[in-house]
Amino acid sequence: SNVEVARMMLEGGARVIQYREKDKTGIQKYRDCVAIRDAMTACDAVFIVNDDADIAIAVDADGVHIGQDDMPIEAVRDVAGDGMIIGLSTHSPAQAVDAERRGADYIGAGPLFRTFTKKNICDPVGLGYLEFAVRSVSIPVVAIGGIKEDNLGTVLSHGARTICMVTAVTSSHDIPHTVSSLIEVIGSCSTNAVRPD
Ligand code: 3NM
Repeated sequence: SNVEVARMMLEGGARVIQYREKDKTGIQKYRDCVAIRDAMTACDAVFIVNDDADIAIAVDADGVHIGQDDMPIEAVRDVAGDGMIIGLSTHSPAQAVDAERRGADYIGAGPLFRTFTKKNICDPVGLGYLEFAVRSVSIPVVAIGGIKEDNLGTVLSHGARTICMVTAVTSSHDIPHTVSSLIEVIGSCSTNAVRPD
């Protein structure tokens, strides 16, 4: 279940988890989020809810994540307040700059590679976009989309330090082990970051 997967991610050392669920009802999502919230509070980890600002507020999540076609970030900020982390998916340099200007606390930058997790998504944006975003905005840039163990080094070498992985983690037969070894790879690359000019 979503809750079991979240617990295993925490066991492996993940300290930020986003709840992303497209197929459940509101009550099912709310119940999942209450349980994940409790598990994450015990680990002092950051909990972000995708799409549903109302659920994020109701369960006292740390943040909400929205996409380009969702409610405008200013409206989400009005509802969620200054204390809520708001993340925005971006797919182009203009969107990255615009997201920061409009008050996003972090951006997603992707999809870097082909992904089958998200429907109706644009073609891969390429690593050049990631590098642009890392250099051009001062908020955290979360690299996303088709990132797996075998291309993680490439993503890190283009400046990413905050990585979002879905399939690479959820398809693992040993989620805690997979998460902890991915964290080790990310940590070992920290001296090679592409720094903003
Ligand atoms: N958003 P996986 S790519 C949810 O580019 C999502 O905005 C993306 O899953 C974006 O690691 C993506 O399985 C899917 O490719 C990421």
